[in-house]
Amino acid sequence: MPIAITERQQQQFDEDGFIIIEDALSSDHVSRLIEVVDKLDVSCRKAQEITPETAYQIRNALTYHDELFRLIDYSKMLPLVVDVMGVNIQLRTSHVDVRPPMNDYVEQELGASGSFFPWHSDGPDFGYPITNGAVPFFEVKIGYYLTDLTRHNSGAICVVRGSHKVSPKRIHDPAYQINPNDIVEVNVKPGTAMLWRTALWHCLTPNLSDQSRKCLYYGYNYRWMRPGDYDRQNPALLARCTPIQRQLLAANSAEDGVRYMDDDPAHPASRYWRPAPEDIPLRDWADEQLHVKEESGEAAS
Ligand SMILES: O=C(O)CCC(=O)C(=O)O
Repeated sequence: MPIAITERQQQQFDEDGFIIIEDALSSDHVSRLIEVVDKLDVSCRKAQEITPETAYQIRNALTYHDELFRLIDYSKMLPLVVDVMGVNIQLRTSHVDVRPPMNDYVEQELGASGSFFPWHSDGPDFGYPITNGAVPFFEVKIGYYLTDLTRHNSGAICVVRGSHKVSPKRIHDPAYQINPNDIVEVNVKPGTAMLWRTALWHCLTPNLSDQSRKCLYYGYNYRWMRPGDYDRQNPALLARCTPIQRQLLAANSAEDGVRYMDDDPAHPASRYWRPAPEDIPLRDWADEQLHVKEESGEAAS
């Protein structure tokens, strides 16, 4: 039984590869996050030596500010992530994306190879394996959109509905035409979140609005995979995490990260592969959420 996802949302997630959640963040929450991003903007541009017109990303963003850290297990979205992926998960990536207005933009075909932001699906160097013509379900991202993206060409992400079922090798194959009816420009208001399969083909519209587009992404994969933008998080950060946060930051509950099956030193097993209950506190948390749901009679309705 799911904790929070509706049947309709699950169906859309399976078929289209994404769902949109309006008002995932309150306007106060959005303001706080914009304040954080704006502060980081100054230091980031200085550190990266980039001009105010340049778009940039900050990876492992959760380490830059508590507001960004707190989104790793944000109570409105974590239940949806667990519903679609299960409990043996971790954070693969967290990033801030800022894209200022593109004043000198020269028109390009949306997502064309060699354009400012070509169609792609996410994956490590050398790509994810392709199985039966598609990338297996390895990860999701939550996009949190902080600025107004309701207008065409305001820097919004575009996704190709259902493209998680097609090999990314075909993206720039001239023999393969993306059906324009399948392209969804995610024109959303501030505070909207999108939960999406990162195997979806995606690109960006140019930002021809008069304000910088600011958004955040939190990517989750399975604990038996590796994180993407960190190996181990800083011990001082892990020391102040809740058990669930530690799980999400790919930490184990034992220093050596190994269990000894049947207490036999000849049978070590990685806690990513064979987690002990304390390695995945999300499991008890999910049970508790379901219990509350049952008690409230919601499950029956
Ligand atoms: O929205 C963006 O700026 C980038 C989205 C993207 O390509 C990604 O998260 O993989």
